[in-house]
Amino acid sequence: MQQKWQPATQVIHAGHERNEAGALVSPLCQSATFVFDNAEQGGARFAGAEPGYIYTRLGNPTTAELERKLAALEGSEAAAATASGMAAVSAALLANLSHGDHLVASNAVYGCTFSLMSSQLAKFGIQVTLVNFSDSAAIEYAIKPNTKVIFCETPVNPHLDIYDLDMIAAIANKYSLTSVVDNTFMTPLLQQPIKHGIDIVIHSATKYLNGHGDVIAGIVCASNQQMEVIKYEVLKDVGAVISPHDAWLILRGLKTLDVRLERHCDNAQKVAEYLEQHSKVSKVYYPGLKSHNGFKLLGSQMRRAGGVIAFELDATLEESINFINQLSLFSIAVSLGDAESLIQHPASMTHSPYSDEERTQAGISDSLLRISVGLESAEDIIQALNLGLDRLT
Ligand code: LCS
Repeated sequence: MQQKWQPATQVIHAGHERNEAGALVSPLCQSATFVFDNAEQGGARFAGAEPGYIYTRLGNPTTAELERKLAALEGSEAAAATASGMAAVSAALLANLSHGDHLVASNAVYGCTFSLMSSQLAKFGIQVTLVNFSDSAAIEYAIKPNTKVIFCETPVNPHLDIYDLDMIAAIANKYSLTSVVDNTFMTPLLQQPIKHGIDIVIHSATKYLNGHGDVIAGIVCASNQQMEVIKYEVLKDVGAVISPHDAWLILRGLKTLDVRLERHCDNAQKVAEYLEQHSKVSKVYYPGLKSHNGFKLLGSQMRRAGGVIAFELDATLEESINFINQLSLFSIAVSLGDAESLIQHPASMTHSPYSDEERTQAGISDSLLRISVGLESAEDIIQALNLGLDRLT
């Protein structure tokens, strides 16, 4: 009987197959195409009558190992690795929406996901309604006869609101919608949406999954039936597949995901508690704090609260921007989930595709700051923040 592994073991061993050379680390298969024994074999592979690789846009051994690992971690039947997190979001949506269809999404999502929905999909006659997903009645009210997909992130980028996955899956079931959840901020080690009945999970693998800030990539996890369209129709034709080299780097990064996440979460909890008691900080958004709307789902939906914190200073916008500019240790950079602590200003950076009015509706204030708490010593991170906050007083 196959032993059932814990996630900390899965990140290292799941999806790995013994290779010809017996190398401990799977060799990188950096090849665009694959040679057939003869023309008949090529034809049989294209016809799906014989297994085997054809061309890396359609599949590659290194990419396949990453896909097996992510499917095992998320508890899905299959996975597809993509060129970016945005390619993963696009593939999941394009596979399930056609001209004339309608999508219901949470009003706060990553800025480019917002512009994909409101600008790109609109060009193809796909409508979107954005609502606050904390309110189940508002979601149901937004559903129309042509609604096909329900989409959200939880925790939300950038203000870390938490939505109830059981509630979203129940609504999707009631109205026969395909539910899609972006699990980037949690990773499958902290939250597994499929276990709550969600149909499709997507990730920006650029973030915690890779963890080292050197790759742009994404993952879609779903059923075999979904994957037939996502991978073998949409990604095949759109072409937004991952490079095998990037897949190999993510496989390397994933081996330490469990230990990295524990440190990210430990550090973020300490930093959030520090910020919350500081007189120059007016509001802290972190699901690990009792004051946060997501705290009640800790331990059930989410194992831990993650490594991202948003906060507002008791200061003008100009002072907040000066605070970022003068902060030591932190890099001013978008992205998250890296070893380095990062800070950014969502209104002018990650969420700049929103208009001022859309941002207000989404609860993203002009003075909101977001940090990705890195793997440095918590003491040093807090000291850097303390020095910066002292300058404000
Ligand atoms: N989904 C979420 C929740 C994200 O935060 C991002 C990127 C994406 C999807 C897209 O992934 P990508 O194509 O960049 O791999 N979020 C970013 C952020 O907050 N700062 O920089 C990028």
